[in-house]
Order: sequence, then structure tokens, then C-alpha cells
Amino acid sequence: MSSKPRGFMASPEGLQKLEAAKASLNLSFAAIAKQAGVETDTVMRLFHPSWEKRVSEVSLAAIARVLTVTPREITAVEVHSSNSKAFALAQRRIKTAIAYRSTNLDLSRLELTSLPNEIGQLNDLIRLDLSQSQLTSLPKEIGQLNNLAWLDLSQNQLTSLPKEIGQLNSLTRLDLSQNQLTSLPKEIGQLNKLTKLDLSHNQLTSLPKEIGQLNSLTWLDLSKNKLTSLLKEIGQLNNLTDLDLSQNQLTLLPTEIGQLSNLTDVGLDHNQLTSLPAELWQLNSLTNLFLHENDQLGVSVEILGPTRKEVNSGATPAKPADILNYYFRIQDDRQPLNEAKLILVGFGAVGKTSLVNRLIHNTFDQTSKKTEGINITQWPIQLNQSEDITLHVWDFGGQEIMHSTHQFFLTERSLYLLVLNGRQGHEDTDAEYWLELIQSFGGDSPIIVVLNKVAEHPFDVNRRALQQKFPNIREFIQTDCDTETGIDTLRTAI
Ligand SMILES: Nc1nc2c(ncn2[C@@H]2O[C@H](COP(=O)(O)OP(=O)(O)OP(=O)(O)O)[C@@H](O)[C@H]2O)c(=O)[nH]1
Ligand SMILES: [Mg+2]
Repeated sequence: MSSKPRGFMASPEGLQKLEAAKASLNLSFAAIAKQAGVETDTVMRLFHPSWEKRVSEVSLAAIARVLTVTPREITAVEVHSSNSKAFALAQRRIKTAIAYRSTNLDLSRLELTSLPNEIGQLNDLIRLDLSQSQLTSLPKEIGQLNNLAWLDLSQNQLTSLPKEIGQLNSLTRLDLSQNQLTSLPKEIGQLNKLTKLDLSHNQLTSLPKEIGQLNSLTWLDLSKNKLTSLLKEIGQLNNLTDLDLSQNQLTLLPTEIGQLSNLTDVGLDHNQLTSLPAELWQLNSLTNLFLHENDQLGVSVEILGPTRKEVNSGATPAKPADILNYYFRIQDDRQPLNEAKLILVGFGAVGKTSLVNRLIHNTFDQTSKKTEGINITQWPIQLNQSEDITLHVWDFGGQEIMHSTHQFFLTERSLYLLVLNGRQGHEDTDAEYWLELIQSFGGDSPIIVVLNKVAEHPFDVNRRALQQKFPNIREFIQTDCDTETGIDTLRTAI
């Protein structure tokens, strides 16, 4: 269908303007026609849009001049030759679909500027395609489509959504890409079956925090918007596997991004990121990480690897662990003096997480769960009256740390806590295993050996022999997180 305007019709508002002007100038249709140099019939047509007869651009301009209004005011939207026909066609298709209880309706590419309200009566509809039209708004009746699972509104002119969109409680896929949306209604958070949401190529400057309630979401595209920051609620979307934030204006990421443990693909290219949160290390499933065109991060293209476009056409993406490893290593070199890293290592279930909780929050949990990946906690410490420092405490899962990508993270210039348990004579071998690992990655970093759970199973290691072999050991401290034995001593030593 042609989209070239062959003629114009008055919009409802335009018609009011025309009638007001005609009345105030006290002119008849014939008089207007005469002054404008057009046929009376042409004037009549413009004053009776219900006839669905169009007037030419030249006639419109001439009539508008006589009535001292602008053509634009009369036709608010350019009426394309197809438009009123399109609306009527859409109406017919909707009526047919209602009659036949259709589950699928295609109203795409009709150049529709608005939707007939009858759309709300399509109770059986499962798929609705409204893409590639001229819609500027949606009627609230859209919220009545209880069974709608798939809604395509891409490539329209939508600037906002009605709050009733939140009533579409069967919706699993929503495509709103390539519109003019500047904000989203908070009701979007009610779409708890939504798995795929495409908001790319809009004008969004922020998101409602309710977006965090979309707990079925696996795929979220927010690329090509105007986001300057990202809500911490994004961390609640724990089924997310694909997150595209490329081509926005983000300067920082919330640390909560580290909670999205199912993420495999993250697009952050073309932003203004000034730093990355260490919590990105928690994203164990990550296979694709795009960080190109964030100049302030200081990571070269060689490290960043192929762009998304190149990967899409077959190139192998850089390993996320390699990118992060490089980035955080240069950060370590620039680490401010009032910040330091504390890394806990040791086998599973020795009490690393329990020590963190006891040291920082003074709590103890008998049913503490095993740590997946890494947990990073900020621990502000007052050194003396005038000096504060922040310790970034890295608590690895005992299983994970043996994984080679994480061993990268045993860096120099950190303080290590090696946590041990009484294991009937294996204590010294356990200690050597970890001390050698720390030595190979951590260089000359200081080490405190923590002998934990001593209230339960008292034990000791051959302190003198270990000290001799690993001179970086500063202290041996016996602790118990349950009885709080040695916790103060350890806190002071740190
Ligand atoms: N009695 C006693 N129990 C402890 C102590 N420290 C930890 N536990 C218990 O031991 C179990 C494991 O503790 P976690 O702190 O989760 O151990 P973890 O080293 O973090 O384990 P991973 O995360 O799997 O590497 C939990 O049931 C804790 O309650 C302690 O000092 N005394
Ligand atoms: Mg743990």
C-alpha cells in the first residue's frame, strides 16, 4: 500500500479549528471557495472528513490561508491516501477476527495512526502484529486481551504506553523496538510471564523500578536508548540470559548486576562507562561480553576482541574472563591508597563465608549455604581517628576457586586469609596446597592462616615449618565463628 500522501483530510481537532474560523469570519462555503480560488465542493470536502474525500495540498493551503490557519493545524497528522481506508480495513479485519474467534491477527504495515477500540474484544487472540505502522498511542482497551502471548509493536511512533498494558497477563513476548518511548508505565512490572522484551531504539532516559519484577524475563534489549544509569533492581531479573545495553550513556553499572548468574551475553558497547564493578566476576555463565567504545575503561580493542557485529558474522568472541582479568589488573595498579583487597581462600565448607559474616556483620548462620562463584563485600574500617579504609572482601566458593578462570583473580597487593579446618592429620598438606597457590599468583602478598572451627575440632598446624617455607605468613590465628573465639584477634590482625 502506498504511503505517499495523495491528499489531505481534516483531523477532528482541525475540523473544530476550521469551523471556528469560518464562524468568526462569517463566511459561507462558497465565499471561502471564491477567495481561495477552489471549487465549493473542495471546501465542502475539507469540512466533511466523514465523507472520506481528500483535498490536494494546494487546495488545502489556499483554504487555510483564507481562514487564517495553517495547513498543519487542520490535518494534525498528514493523512495518507491509505489512512482512513486503513482504519476501515483494520476495523473489518478485527470484526472478522472477533466473529471467527481468531487467535492470530496481522495488522502490520497499514500506516495506521490509531487503533479501533474494538481491538479489546479479541478475547481469543494469542498473537497480534501491529508492527511497521504510524501508531502514536494505544487505546486502553488493549489491556483486555487476556490471552495475548505475543505482541509486536515495533516500528511505530509510540511515545508512551497506556497503564492497561500491565493487564496483559498472558504476554510472553513484547516487541516495542523502534518507537519514540521516553518512559514506561510502572504497570509493565505486572507482566510476570514476559520472557522476551525488546525496547531497543527508543528514547528512554530511565526505567521504572518495577522492571525488576519481570522475573520470567530471559532476554532484555535496551540498546539504542538514552539511559544514563541502571537501576539496582535489574539484579532481580535472575532468569536473564541476554542483556543488551549497548549504545546508551551509562557511566556506571550497579553492583547488583553480579546477581544475574544466568547471563551469557552482555552488550555494553558504545556507552561512557568510567569503571566496572568487580561483581562482574560473579557472572559464571558469561560467554559474550561487549565493552567496545567505552574509552575511559582503558581496555584496548586487542583485549576486547571482535565486536558484536563481527561475532554475529562468525568471529570468536574474546573470553570474558580475559577481558575482566586485564581490566581489573590495571585497576589494581591504580588502586587508591585507602582501598585494599582481602581474599579468603580454602576448601569448601571450612567457614570462609561464616568468617566474613562474623567479622563484618557479627552474625553466624549454622545453615550457611555453599558459595557459588564469588561474593564481594565492602568492609569499611577505621584505622585511627583520621583514617578510613575500605576493604573489598572477596569470598570464593571453595569449589570455584580451583577453577582456572578464578585463579587469575588471586592477585598481588592483596591480603590473604587462608582458612583451614581440622582434618585428622591432613591440615599441613592442605595448608601447603593453598600456600603454594597463593605464592604463585599473589606474589609477596601477606597471608594470615586461620584455623577455624576450633571449638568443635581443636587442631593446629606445624607453624614453624610452614613459616619457614612461606615467609609471607604473618600470623596463625585460631577462631570459631560460633563461639566467637579469636574473632577480635583476627579483626585486629587484619
Ligand atoms: N561450629 C562451627 N561451625 C562453623 C564455623 N564456621 C563455619 N561453620 C559451619 O560450617 C558450614 C560451612 O560454612 P561456610 O562459611 O558456608 O563455609 P565456606 O568455606 O564459605 O564454604 P564454601 O562457600 O562452600 O567454600 C556451615 O554450616 C557453617 O555454619 C565455626 O567456626 N564453628
Ligand atoms: Mg562460602
